[in-house]
Amino acid sequence: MQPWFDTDKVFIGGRWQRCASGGTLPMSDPSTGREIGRIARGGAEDIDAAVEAARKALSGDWGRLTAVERGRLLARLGALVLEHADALAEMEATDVGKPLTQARADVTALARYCEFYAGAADKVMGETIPFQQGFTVYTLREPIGVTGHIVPWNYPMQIIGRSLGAALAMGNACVLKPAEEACLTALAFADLARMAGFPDGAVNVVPGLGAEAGAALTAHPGVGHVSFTGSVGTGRLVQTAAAANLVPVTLELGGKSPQLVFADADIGKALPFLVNAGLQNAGQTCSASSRILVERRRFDEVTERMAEVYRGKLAAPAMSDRDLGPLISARQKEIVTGYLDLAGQGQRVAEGRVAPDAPDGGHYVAPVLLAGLAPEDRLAQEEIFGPVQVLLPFDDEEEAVVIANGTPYGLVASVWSADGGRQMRLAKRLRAGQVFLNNYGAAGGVELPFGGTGHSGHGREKGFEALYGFSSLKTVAAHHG
Ligand code: TXE
Repeated sequence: MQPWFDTDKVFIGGRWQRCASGGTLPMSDPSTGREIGRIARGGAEDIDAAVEAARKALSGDWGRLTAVERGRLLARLGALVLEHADALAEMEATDVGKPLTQARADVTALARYCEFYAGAADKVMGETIPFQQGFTVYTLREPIGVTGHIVPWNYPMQIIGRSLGAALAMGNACVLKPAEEACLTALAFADLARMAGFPDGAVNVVPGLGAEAGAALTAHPGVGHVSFTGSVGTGRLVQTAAAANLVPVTLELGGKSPQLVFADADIGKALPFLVNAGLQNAGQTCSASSRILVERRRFDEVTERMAEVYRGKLAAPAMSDRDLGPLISARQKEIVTGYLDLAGQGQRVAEGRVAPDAPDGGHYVAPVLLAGLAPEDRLAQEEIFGPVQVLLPFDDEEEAVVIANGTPYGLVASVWSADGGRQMRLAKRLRAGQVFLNNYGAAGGVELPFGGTGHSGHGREKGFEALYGFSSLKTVAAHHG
């Protein structure tokens, strides 16, 4: 895997350059633990330069484009993403450790975000408002200005697509700080934006550490909106830093998302969703379903059927494209195995395997299915961010809702039931930004607004909703007698 660009540079004002300090950070392959290159260690000075370049773009060529022209650039970018699909998928698989097929799906998602927001750019409209005699009143949706984007390592392409796609469609100029663990496709995105013809400064990418480049971006007085996906703790820091500048933030902070399986559900249909929603990307997914709530009458049956699937699951190097790859880092593996140590032997209902020939330096964890826990146990309450799911029984709809809503999170939930009335009741009662009825995730639909409540964050991304989040509404009241 040899990227077509230099990986150890920052991209500012349309140019690849060394970061101000000249420092670099190692880039490693989670499948082997080996260093595969270096990335720039961008810092506050680079963030300053990127914000300045973005500001110039807004008052220059980028700011002068019409919505149609911005849409065309995004369409071109989407086409370039598809043309580079193999290289992008290989980069993401190597950098993140996700199986190649999952990395390919992420390429498609990135292209879809570009396509969706290309088509949406010229369809964001204001309103005319009936008002007093002698007035004409209307609203304009305008770009906010410079937007800051802090992206994690688990789905770089997807999160860049949803976040920058919408911000660019609205006419903002973006500064992106990707995660230090996985920067490659963020850098590729910058270069594809250059090839697509985005004016200098519309897209800027500054890799670096969270506490350095990330903190500098969130605290920068020239940034008008911060979009962050990551942990609850860092989300708090981001919101606090943005508050000092009184700018809005979109926070997407993960969850402990439940699937509710009622006795009247089609278990055969549900089964692959129950498992895959927990194990996709080795469980390192903000919307992973890590709690499976099952009506007691069918609890043993669902447990046994899931256990059987688990026993067949294999964690292996990303490029061998098996069910799961490694975790992103030794630190993440430590977090996950630390959680697993809390489980008693009898609570480990089933386990998958790590491929016997998986390199020793890789960060592999075999998937584990847990049962016999109380809903209040840490394993059933906290985001583990690894290939671990917890089964919990319930006796009736009321108890299912109490358990489902009984964590500080509220990102995604699903209901498996043939009863239409129950589906409608629960869609209202479940505390989540998305509720799925007899499915989970709706194949990631880029069109579907996404975001959480409580510790899962606030603000909405994806779909049209994101365009509103990345815009500023102006009311114009004209008095003409
Ligand atoms: O997250 P961080 P980490 C959760 C998951 C995981 C845990 C830790 O539970 O186990 O977080 O992962 C940047 N100012 N999620 O440590 O620190 C950082 O450089 C500004 C859930 O990787 O939140 C990276 O770009 N930015 C999740 C991004 O924040 C800062 C995805 C995420 O890193 C910063 C990832 C600072 N002070 C982890 N410190 C999801 N919701 O999908 C760090 N960053």
